[in-house]
Formats: sequence, structure tokens, C-alpha cells
Amino acid sequence: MFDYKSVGLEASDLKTMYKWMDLGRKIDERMWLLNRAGKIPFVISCQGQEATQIGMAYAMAEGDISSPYYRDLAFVTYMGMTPLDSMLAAFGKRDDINSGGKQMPSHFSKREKGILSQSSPVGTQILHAVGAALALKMDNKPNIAMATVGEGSSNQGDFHEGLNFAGVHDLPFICVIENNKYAISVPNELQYGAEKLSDRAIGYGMHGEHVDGNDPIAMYKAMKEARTRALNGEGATLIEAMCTRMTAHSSDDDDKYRTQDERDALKSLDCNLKFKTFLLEEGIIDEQWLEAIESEHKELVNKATKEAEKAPYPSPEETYTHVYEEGSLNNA
Ligand SMILES: Cc1ncc(C[n+]2csc(CCOP(=O)(O)OP(=O)(O)O)c2C)c(N)n1
Ligand SMILES: [Mg+2]
Repeated sequence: MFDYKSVGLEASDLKTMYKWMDLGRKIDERMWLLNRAGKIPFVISCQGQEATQIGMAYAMAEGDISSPYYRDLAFVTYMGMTPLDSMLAAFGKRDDINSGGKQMPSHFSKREKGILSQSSPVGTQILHAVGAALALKMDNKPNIAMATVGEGSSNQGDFHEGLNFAGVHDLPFICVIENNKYAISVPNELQYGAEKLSDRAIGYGMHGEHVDGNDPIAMYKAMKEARTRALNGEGATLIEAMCTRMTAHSSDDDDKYRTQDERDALKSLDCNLKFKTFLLEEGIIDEQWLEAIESEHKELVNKATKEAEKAPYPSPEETYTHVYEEGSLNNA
């Protein structure tokens, strides 16, 4: 792990970071159980990407705008989406804050926490965040806008258009590529020819960083520095965080396209386990502390699950709300 004191963090910060990593993991694990029990239709996991997500979230501040992608459960939980918010979306219930139970789960949004709503075509979130960064700059706000994206999606045209625009206008924008080395079944070597995606930054006239995304401290450092540059008027940053997709692409995917050796190695790449081991070895946490937070999180997840399961589904009359322009069906 990166030397935490050298980046201005204290032992208490590391405990807080681990707590959020663990909460993200516990909500995610519960969702898989619910899916396999036939209670929720779909899961797309943050497992193996929590260190990247909490590292970057920890460097953000009130008023910043984020445009996350579907794997960012730990990130959005830190930013203010509650376990109940996530469970209501997973169950497709009426009070799902993202879409009233109409969109697939993991299309995160929470207006009062600065989380923009998501579209399903991958990469579009970058354009939304770049637009928000332009607005922040025009309004002279002391904030940044950021987007996350998978490495596969970073090959979409939207990525180029968004980053080029941010580079031209020196926007307070940060793009984080969560490079988990697969786009569904397609491995990195069939996705791009470059050695590092962060090298693309030079083509956009912005700063590029290649980070070990399994280390939340390194991730925090990269994000904090990017934020400082952005607020100093030094423009945008592209961060490539190397992480691991510990599960199949989604609950509907069978990841037999990975070799058995690769699948066996996944556990040893678990960023939560690595960070926990580090904190134990450093004497920053002990088993008793771990037991306490694990039971706290279990209770939180149980409560959210029960409440979401009991909650009402949307009514049939709501089917077209926010889908078509209001009144357009009547005019057809
Ligand atoms: C424009 C578009 N093309 C294809 C899809 C289908 N799709 C959803 S996720 C995904 C893989 C994305 O991989 P990556 O960007 O590496 O993210 P990861 O799932 O690995 O985190 C694809 C192809 C989509 N949603 N939008
Ligand atoms: Mg990927």
C-alpha cells in the first residue's frame, strides 16, 4: 500500500475507507443471494473494484458532480445512496429513486448528492459529466465533475468526444477508467492496442495517471491531485485504475471464457481482503473491530432488504411516466 501519511491520511481515515469498502461488498453479496433465490432479476457487481471506488470517493468534496457507471455500488454508497436506495432499485419497486422501478438496477442517481442519472449505452456518462464540468467552470464553482467508465467502454466514440472537449476547454473534469481487464467476455488484448489507456491523456492535452486500483490509498492520492489541479485551473485528468472483476460480468453471465487458473486466482486479487490484511498487520484494526463493523453492516443490509421486499411495486398507471414526453401518447 502507498504510504498513507505522505498523502495526508491518518489511521482513522483508513478505517473509514475500509468500512465503506466492506459495506459496498456486503450489499453486493446480498444482491447475488437475492438473485439466486429468484427475488431480484439482475446484479452487476462492484466486487474487486471497491478499493478504486472508495479511494476516489474519499478525495471528493461536497458540490462535486459524479457520473458513475453500473459497477460503482461502493462509490455511490459512499456518496450518499443508502442501502435502501440500492435495494429498492434491485427489487424494481415504486420508490426506487433512480427510475421508479422501471430501469435496470445499477443505473444510479441521486440529485441532492450530485450523482447524475445514467443511460444504458456505455460511455454516454462521460459526455454528461463533461457538460457538468463546463457548467461548473462557467459558474466559477470550486468543484469538479467526474465520470467513471470501464476500459471496454473507453473505446466508444463518446469517450474521445468527451475527453477532447474537456482537454480543449481545460475543464475541471476527471475521468476514471476502472480497468478490470474484461468487457463481458472480451479480454484486454482484444479491446485495445495501447499498453496503457492513461497514455491517451497526452492526445487530449491532459494529465494521465496509471494507478494500482487495488490500493485505495494510491487511488485517493491520484484523485486528490487531479482534483487540486482541476481547481487550480490546470484542467482535466485521465486516471486508469487497474482492478479486478471478481464475479462474472453480471448475474446473467457464465464466465467460463476465463481459464480455470484465472478464476482460481481471483480470490487472491480481492482488494478488500488485501486492504484488510494490511490494516491488521499495521495494527490499525483488530479482529474485534472487524466483527463489530461486519455485524453493523449485516444489520443495515438486512433492514434494507426487508424494507425493499415489503415495499410496493409501481402501479400500471405509472408505466409511461417519464418515458415519453408528457401527453405525447394522447396526441398520437
Ligand atoms: C453502447 C453500448 N454497447 C454495448 C453495450 C452492452 N454492454 C453492456 S456492459 C458491456 C461491457 C463493458 O465492459 P467495460 O467497459 O470493460 O466495463 P465492465 O463491465 O468490465 O466494468 C457491454 C458491451 C451497451 N450497454 N452499450
Ligand atoms: Mg472491463
